[in-house]
Amino acid sequence: MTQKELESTARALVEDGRGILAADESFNTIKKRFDGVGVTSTEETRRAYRGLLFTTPRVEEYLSGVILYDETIRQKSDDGTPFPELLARKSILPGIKVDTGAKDMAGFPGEKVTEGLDGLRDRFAEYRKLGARFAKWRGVITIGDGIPTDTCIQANAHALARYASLAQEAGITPIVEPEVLINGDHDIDRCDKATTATLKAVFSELIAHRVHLEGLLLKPNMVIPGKECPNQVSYGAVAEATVRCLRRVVPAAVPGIVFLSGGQSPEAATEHLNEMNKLGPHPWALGFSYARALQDPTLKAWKGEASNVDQAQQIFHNRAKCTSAARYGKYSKDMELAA
Ligand code: 5MM
Repeated sequence: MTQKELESTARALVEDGRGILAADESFNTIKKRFDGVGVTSTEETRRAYRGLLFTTPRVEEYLSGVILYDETIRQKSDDGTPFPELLARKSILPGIKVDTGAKDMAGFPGEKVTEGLDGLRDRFAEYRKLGARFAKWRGVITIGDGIPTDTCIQANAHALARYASLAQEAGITPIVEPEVLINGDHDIDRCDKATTATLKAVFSELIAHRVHLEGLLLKPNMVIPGKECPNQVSYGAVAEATVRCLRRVVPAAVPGIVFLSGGQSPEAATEHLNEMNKLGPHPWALGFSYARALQDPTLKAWKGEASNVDQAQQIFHNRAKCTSAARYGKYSKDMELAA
């Protein structure tokens, strides 16, 4: 695997206005999502739900890749086709989440560090055989009283860089996801400072670990006030703050930045991406790698019932279409009504 191939996978994930569906929820997270719509989380309900998403007719017009979970990459659709193969047939690249979760960081109350480096070289070899072309690792940074600390930022940046270099060694394009959480009552300036510090540390570690910047994608949070902050700001203000922050710290060598939605409503996550793309051209493609902002309305329509699958797929298709339109700055609220 050459650097060129890592680059071409990275570019394919952000080309043609398409983007990434994050369907890599771990068992605890998918249980939480299913609980919200009254569905019991079992291996079969998880398979049925992921199958609904992946077999949505013509969704490949808007999706370039799907991030899978360890269980999902081994599962099959109703007709027995392994999910990675089903996706590849639709020209959707299969990806895999390889971190094993953000755990409490010893000595740093309220902060987390992501685990999963042990044995990762062997896991990459297996995932590659199962069809994975790209991977994802998420580090979590929390804003609160006296946090984030430099030590927590540094620990997560270091782990992200070690993961990214192992991914590239295996011929798998890494998505590097440092998420500054939206939880809390902090204002947009604090999010800006924490995001800037985090991204600076991440790129410094990536460069120190000789990671090939042209062969990766960055998956950051947007620069946004905390959910409980009394001073919420306009879509345009979030877009401007996010683009300013990214322009200062993300090298132009990186081909694409694919945002997480981080608990924003589907409409807000789409409006913000739309406003950012209106501010272009940018040195990198600005796209999406959403989980909740793509899935929430679909999950609510499905509710675990086979009879709801058609309608849930129409809703998913339209949500993907709306999000893709935001890549061109062409999203408008009335597009939501189509489904
Ligand atoms: C931040 O979460 C990622 C993007 O999802 P949102 O767009 O909903 O913010 C997502 O890929 C995330 O990593 C998984 O959904 C949850 O992973 P865990 O490991 O926490 O179950």
